[in-house]
Amino acid sequence: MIVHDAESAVLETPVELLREHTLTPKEYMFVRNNQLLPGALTLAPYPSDSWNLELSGLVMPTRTVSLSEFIRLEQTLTVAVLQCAGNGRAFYARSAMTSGTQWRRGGMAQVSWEGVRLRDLLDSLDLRVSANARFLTAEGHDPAATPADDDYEQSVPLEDVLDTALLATNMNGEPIPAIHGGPLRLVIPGYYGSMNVKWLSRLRFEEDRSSSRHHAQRYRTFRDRIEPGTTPEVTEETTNSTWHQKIKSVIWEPAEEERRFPGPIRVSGVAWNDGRTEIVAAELSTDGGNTWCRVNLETPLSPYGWHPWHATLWYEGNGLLRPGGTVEDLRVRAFDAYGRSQPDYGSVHWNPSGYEWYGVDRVKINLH
Ligand SMILES: Nc1nc2c(c(=O)[nH]1)N[C@H]1C(S)=C(S)[C@@H](COP(=O)(O)O)O[C@H]1N2
Ligand SMILES: [Mo]
Repeated sequence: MIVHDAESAVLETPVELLREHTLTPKEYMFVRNNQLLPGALTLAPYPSDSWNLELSGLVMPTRTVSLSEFIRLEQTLTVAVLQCAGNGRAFYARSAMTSGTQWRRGGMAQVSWEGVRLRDLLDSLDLRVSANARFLTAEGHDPAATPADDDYEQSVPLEDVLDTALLATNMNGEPIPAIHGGPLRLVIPGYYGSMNVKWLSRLRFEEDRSSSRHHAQRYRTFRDRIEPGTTPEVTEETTNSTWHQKIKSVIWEPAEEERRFPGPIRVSGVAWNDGRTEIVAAELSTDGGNTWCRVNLETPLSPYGWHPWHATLWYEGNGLLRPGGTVEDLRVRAFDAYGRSQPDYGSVHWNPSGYEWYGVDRVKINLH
């Protein structure tokens, strides 16, 4: 693993490991902690005997649900891509440096989650949510990093997630490892990782969103284009939360600078989005984006999972991947059913914290 911060455990998965597995094993799954829950820096499960989830705010009646109650409710299984909103942040540095962990391609994973859908929880416990509740705010048991700091909590639009959000207790068929938010995690398929609150302790149904710095000031992108290197003020009117994942594709094979010799070169990777619109194609360029050809796109395990894709190029050993092509700059981009794709110049969406990078992926390979 690539260690970005050993103390709080910020770990990135090298693409050489990511590409080996359909479901990312827990040992190779990226980790991101803003704050720490004591005792949770382990892949072992977290003690769950006395774990409770509090439901509060505009819900009638408010109540506490124990983990043993959860396990008796109907369970739903979903495969989803979990991706940090900062994944790919390092690529913004091509125009101007951004602050935060300089993730490249490995701040993401594909795992299966199992738990109780939010809608099923409310229905089976006969809980009614007021029509005034526009936001769902999730709190975890991890305390604020310093007494002066705000606690980590996130809000999402309730209506949008009611049928998809999972109160998850299992990951890849076993209790969620403590480091990944066990024993209970809010999982919102299609949303960026930051919204998937670990060590879930309370869900608030409220008219307004959280005022915590982590929600109101962080994890936001600007609605209008801003000049790389500038830092405009963050307001609710000028920014959006990092909720739905943008359409994205990456090249995992060859990895950057990986050597290739004359003969066939297999090129592969994955493409995914927020799962709300079908991904219909991905294209590869070997000449710096002048011409593109379709790659073979495979079916994902779920709409929220990734589509593996692959292509085979023939490298003659004379410096040309194909007639007229340049040698080492591979690029990939995906398209959804509405024709939406990835910007060739990814920094068109530059923001000071480097969130939501989804520019065309570029990999330089080493031809011998
Ligand atoms: N309670 C809590 N939940 C959290 C965080 C956190 O610091 N505390 N970090 C978030 C961020 S920014 C990401 S990217 C994902 C990372 O999930 P992972 O560590 O399981 O990979 O968890 C999210 N949920
Ligand atoms: Mo994140």
